[in-house]
Amino acid sequence: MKILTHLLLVLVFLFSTQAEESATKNRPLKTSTPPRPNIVLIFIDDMGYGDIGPFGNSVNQTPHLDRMAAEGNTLRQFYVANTACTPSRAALLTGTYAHRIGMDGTVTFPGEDRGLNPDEITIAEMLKEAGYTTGIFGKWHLGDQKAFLPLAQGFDHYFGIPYSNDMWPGNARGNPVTDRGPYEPLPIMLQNEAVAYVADAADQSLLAEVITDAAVEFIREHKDQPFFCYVPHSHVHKPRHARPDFMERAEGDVDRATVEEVDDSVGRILDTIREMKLDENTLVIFTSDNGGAGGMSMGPLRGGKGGPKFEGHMRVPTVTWWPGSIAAGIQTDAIAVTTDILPSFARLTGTKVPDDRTIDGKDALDLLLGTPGAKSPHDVHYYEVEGIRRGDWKLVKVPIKGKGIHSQLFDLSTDLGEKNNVAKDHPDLVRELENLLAQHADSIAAKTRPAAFVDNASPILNEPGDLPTLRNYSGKL
Ligand SMILES: [Ca+2]
Repeated sequence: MKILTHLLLVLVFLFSTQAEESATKNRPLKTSTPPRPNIVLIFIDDMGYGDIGPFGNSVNQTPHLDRMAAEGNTLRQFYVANTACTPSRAALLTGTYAHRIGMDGTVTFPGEDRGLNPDEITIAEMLKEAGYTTGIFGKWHLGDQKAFLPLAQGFDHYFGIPYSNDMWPGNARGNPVTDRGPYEPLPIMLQNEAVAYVADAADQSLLAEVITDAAVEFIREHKDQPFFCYVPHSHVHKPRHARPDFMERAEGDVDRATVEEVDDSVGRILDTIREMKLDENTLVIFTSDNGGAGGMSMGPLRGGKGGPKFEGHMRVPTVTWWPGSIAAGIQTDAIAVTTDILPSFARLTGTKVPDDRTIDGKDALDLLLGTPGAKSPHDVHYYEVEGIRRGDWKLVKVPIKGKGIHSQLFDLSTDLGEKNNVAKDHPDLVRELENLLAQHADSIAAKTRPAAFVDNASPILNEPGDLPTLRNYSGKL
């Protein structure tokens, strides 16, 4: 009898262990040791909510993103914290509103004396602390002075451009010089040095490919250690140029061709991760830095790059992928924000969110991983300091020509496209949301940290000199 009882206990133990194992199979985070997965964060420039297959686009062919979504988690209510390149990147990398850290307002320009304060703690610095090797491949745009470049913000490796691809002299093929230009030659940076420059449209067309080459090489070289690979593509920011075969496939539609260049890049990165057998140990996030610029699609949403904070300005196409830890083909509808990424990575890697300063983002890791039933960490969501959403009620401040700024109210549950302003029908709710929004703006203004400034700022390049063009440097075309 005693032996039987013992046997029963052993069996019960075995069964319960098995049950526990199967229940935790997809939840590596419940184990006591942090898994320290690799992290790849792909951040597209100016891509809209409706530009890729998983978000309903049927013109742009995005088979790799389609597969990523079929194997991963599509986040349909994922927001950027700001609507322009520089502030959006500042918020992403610090988990903090750009308004709080002096990086709101305008983007940084070549040779400007302002940059993201080196005292800020970026995702790269946080992950380095946790033993990660860190790399950025693509567009930085948080200050081009040496004190502000990626190596000063926690990145071990940097290849890419220091700011936007339209901050260049333009060229003889009819590409416009921007209204703030003409600028100095646009450098290609390797670590802190210019190693080539973007000479013309053909060089512009290579940017997605050379950035991807560098990211893929980094993944291969660091496959045996935890790595953070940040890929802020300069595509699909204007001026848009794509390689000839992509232009041909897109029947001359350069907007489509640049989106498909991005898809090709995602495919190459995911293929590399599979080939290195890192897929069950790598979290990949794909998203965009602000609403789509002209020629891009916001799908059902109103707005685009810049402007008042309608959904299309700030809700961005977002997919996460991590076979074995993220279930295949799921969709997440709870709200998460780019500022949540830093706190989410902190939990993921067993690191600490900086506690000596205000970090605005909240841990949304369960949403990134598509954990069933996970709730948004945000009871209220703010669109910079010009909009607020509680549940499906959205209030947005809209400047009306000659009439000042007006509050408009929308019910996103029935009016996702924000066409029917119902502010007049809900005056109490409008007042309440306006008050919350004002308190939010005040609370940021009450606790700010400055950007950093340097003396004697100067452009990275005055003349290309002996530097090769990008195509000569890369040996492509
Ligand atoms: Ca942008």
